[in-house]
Amino acid sequence: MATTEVRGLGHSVKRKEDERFIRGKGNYIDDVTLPGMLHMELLRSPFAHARIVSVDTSRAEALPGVVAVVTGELMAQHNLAWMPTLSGDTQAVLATDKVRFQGQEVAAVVAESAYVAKDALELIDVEYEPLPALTTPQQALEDDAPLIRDDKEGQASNLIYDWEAGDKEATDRAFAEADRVVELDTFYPRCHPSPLECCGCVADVNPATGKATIYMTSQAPHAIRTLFALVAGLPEQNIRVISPDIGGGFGNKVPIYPGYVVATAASLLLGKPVKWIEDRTGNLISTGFARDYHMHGELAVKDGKITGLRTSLVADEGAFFADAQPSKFKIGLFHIVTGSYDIPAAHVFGRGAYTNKAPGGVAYRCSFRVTEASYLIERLVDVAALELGVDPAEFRVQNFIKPDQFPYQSATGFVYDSGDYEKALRLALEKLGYDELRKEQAEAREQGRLIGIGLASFTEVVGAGHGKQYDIAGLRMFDSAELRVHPTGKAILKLGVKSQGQGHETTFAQIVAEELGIPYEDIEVQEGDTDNTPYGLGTYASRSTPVAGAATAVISRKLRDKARTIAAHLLEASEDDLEWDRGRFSVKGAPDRAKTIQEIAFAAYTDLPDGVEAGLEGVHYYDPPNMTFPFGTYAVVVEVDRGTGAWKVERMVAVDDCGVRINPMIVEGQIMGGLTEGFAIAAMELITFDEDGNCIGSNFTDYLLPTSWETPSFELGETVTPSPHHPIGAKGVGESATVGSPAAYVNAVVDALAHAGVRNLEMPVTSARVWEALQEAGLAE
Ligand code: MCN
Ligand code: CUM
Repeated sequence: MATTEVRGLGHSVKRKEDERFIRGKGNYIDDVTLPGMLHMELLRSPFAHARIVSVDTSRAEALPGVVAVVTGELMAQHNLAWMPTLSGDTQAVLATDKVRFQGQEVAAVVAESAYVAKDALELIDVEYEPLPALTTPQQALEDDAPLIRDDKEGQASNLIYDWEAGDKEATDRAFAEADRVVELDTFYPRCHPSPLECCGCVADVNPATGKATIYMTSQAPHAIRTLFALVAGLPEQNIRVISPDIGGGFGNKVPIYPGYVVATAASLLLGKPVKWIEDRTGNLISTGFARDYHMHGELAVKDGKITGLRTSLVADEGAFFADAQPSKFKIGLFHIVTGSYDIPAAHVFGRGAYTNKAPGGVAYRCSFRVTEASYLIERLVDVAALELGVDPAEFRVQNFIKPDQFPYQSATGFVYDSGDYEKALRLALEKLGYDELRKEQAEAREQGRLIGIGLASFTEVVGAGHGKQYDIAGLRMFDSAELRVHPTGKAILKLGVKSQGQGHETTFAQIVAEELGIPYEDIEVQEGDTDNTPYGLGTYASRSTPVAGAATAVISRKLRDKARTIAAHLLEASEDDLEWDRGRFSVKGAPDRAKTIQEIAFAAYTDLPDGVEAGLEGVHYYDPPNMTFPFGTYAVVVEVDRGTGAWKVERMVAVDDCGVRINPMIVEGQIMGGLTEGFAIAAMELITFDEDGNCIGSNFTDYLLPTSWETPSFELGETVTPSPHHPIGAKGVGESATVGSPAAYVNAVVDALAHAGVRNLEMPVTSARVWEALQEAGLAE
């Protein structure tokens, strides 16, 4: 480990970026103001499914201050009425034939101010012919269901795909031989990332140079630029995407949204910058939702061991298949569903259907449906323990993959890099005082009080690529780091990923500090400008540390190798005689004969050995050999009120293992944020639809986000099992707590009622739902 002076790995330094954030000096998309800039607002469909008969824009165009009204018809003239999605489908930019979900983009007004543009929306006269709305995939997959995607040639039903993984025969055999089969039907409801800052962009197409500069809230600016070039037919070097400070993304800012495309087209046509800032309702009803997953899972158990796992899934994809996920995997990485358990046979089958709901699924701290998978297995394991009458902690330990089994080949095709699941579980139990708590629980029950203890021992798969197997819209998932050490020994690190609040400016500087011995405050980290950073696939799936973090370590080491050559020259010694320590090379046995990295950097520009290139700079593109598999155990204690069904979290212990931690404080921040989101998903967040497809949950009085009042307090613990294939042993952590914790909360509430036969409660576990369960179980008071 590096010394405290340079603040390398393991130091909880404060986040560099917070200096500007807490002073209100951040530069978010709405802070971008350009000369002559116009403002755009989107007209959205009030219907979930309707044919468009006519669109009359004349009244809107006549409103003073309105510059242009853009319709689907106009976009079609430029071949831009439809765009490709990240899952290889097509999506309407502005509707031409039909609207297919409530909130779909129908037209746009460009005006001198956002207020005028908004007023003008009401003056656009659209005649709709309403059609029946399909709001569940089950409805959509019925034989006589109306066809949602009649725009697609050869699309005869609402089925999008069937997909499977694992060995069906071996799994069927395991079930035939089992002495017990446990089943669970459950629904992971639709929920929404809800970053503080909604989506938006400022598109600035310069009519003189043809250069299109697009400032946008994107988690993946390089990929977006390439897709823009391909879709709009603009030369790629003429497109510059700049993602400034981003006020949270959580997956919401991975896809391409119609607003970006229309604003860019409008700027191109009008020759002026056009700003589009999405409002909260627009964000909630139209942009990348998450989950909406119907799951059936079965475990085969023999002699207390899980011998098989079978799942059957139905995804509600909305009107366009726009999941942001690797293209070879139609149901994302759901096949991590075997989780932390050594299950010899598994088979996963999933299908996806179009419905009249907003598209763009998967997002929200998910790692491509790993969240749903983790929920299902951790609920199933609990149901199995209840059915078998064994302790859920011991049942987990019995079935865990053991430390000596790593690297572990899962039945569905992953190779887990490293893990010690029992250690994390035992630590959580110890912190909780588990055995004592079980006694208290029994005593409380005697007194008529309902206490529940819930566990979840999740395993995630994060850090996509490698590029051979994983891609986004064909682009291989590698990532990059360019490091420039300047003559005075100060450095700039440029990355292909893009922070939305994760603290990259701090942690990536710490990696360089560790590897090169330059103090972390002397290293500036830059991201998000495609003209000035090396190509990368962006920040999602907790991939920045596993991929760009590895690239940063590798390029630092390459520069250190060059520094050694220069140091040998300066010290008139052989390279082999040099020792590296704390940012300096010294001659073995003569520690006073030394050159610091700063002196060497200066020499790289002033005093080089013959034949050595000037400068101390380089770029590295890292294609990881494998994913990383962070894990942990979360333990929750709740008390359920028998009079109301309300439940309260009394304790929440979270033990995480993400390998080597770069900045423990930032890691803990990531975990606490995720535990809060997990709690919100388990307890309160729900976007639902009435039978006509009207979205319920389109604002923050209906869609409930937790405040500090509702949020439990968390007790954190850690174990460290380094990733063997990552240069600094780190695994991703940015999604773990959101992925792992919902099952722990639900398991706890179910556990409180389990003695009366309750086996399942659906999320969000509202007090109304618990009250109903209490009544059915005869526990209500
Ligand atoms: N880190 C560390 N040591 C590790 C692992 C991570 O110090 N062993 C640090 C990293 O260096 C980084 C942070 O923790 O500063 C998160 O790292 P990582 O796990 O690599 O995840 P990403 O940076 O790729 O972030 C993506 C992840 C995802 S997919 C979502 S969704 C999410 C999340 O991060 N969205 C967030 N956390 C968020 N946090 C904020 N504030 N805002 C969001 O939108
Ligand atoms: Cu899937 S939410 Mo994150 O991976 O940006």
